[in-house]
Amino acid sequence: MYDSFQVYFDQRNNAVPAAKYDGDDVVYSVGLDKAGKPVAYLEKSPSGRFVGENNAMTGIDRDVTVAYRRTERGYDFEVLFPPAALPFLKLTQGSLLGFSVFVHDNDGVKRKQDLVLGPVQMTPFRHPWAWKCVKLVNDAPLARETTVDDK
Ligand SMILES: [Ca+2]
Ligand SMILES: [Ca+2]
Repeated sequence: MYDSFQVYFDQRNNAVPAAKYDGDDVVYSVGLDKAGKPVAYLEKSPSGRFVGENNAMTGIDRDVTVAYRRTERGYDFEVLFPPAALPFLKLTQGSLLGFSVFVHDNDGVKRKQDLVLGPVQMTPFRHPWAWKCVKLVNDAPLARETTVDDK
């Protein structure tokens, strides 16, 4: 896969130091397929979730919507994860989850640079305890409180 990014969810925010993945951890790789169509590939499924005609634990997840758009300076991806893709995540105010992103810049030969949300020199791969903690909120008060008119 060329340019792509991986998204990591520890839905119960229960990873402890040195722990490997558990049943609620989910990993997706998002990018373009060989035909240039944006797709989300399920790399590590949560317990009880299967994708594709063969009910596999890994593969392209058609329930996850991925949009791709070329821009003047590159491209944008947008991904919509439906609740079915994250069945252990409580979609309520104050809910906590572990989260990470790993961006791969690969123009064909190999990854030439990357961007990781996490500790230096450590990828999110099999390190759920190193992912960041995210808190769900019902609105975005910080964004509303800051406007261009603020002095
Ligand atoms: Ca977990
Ligand atoms: Ca690139």
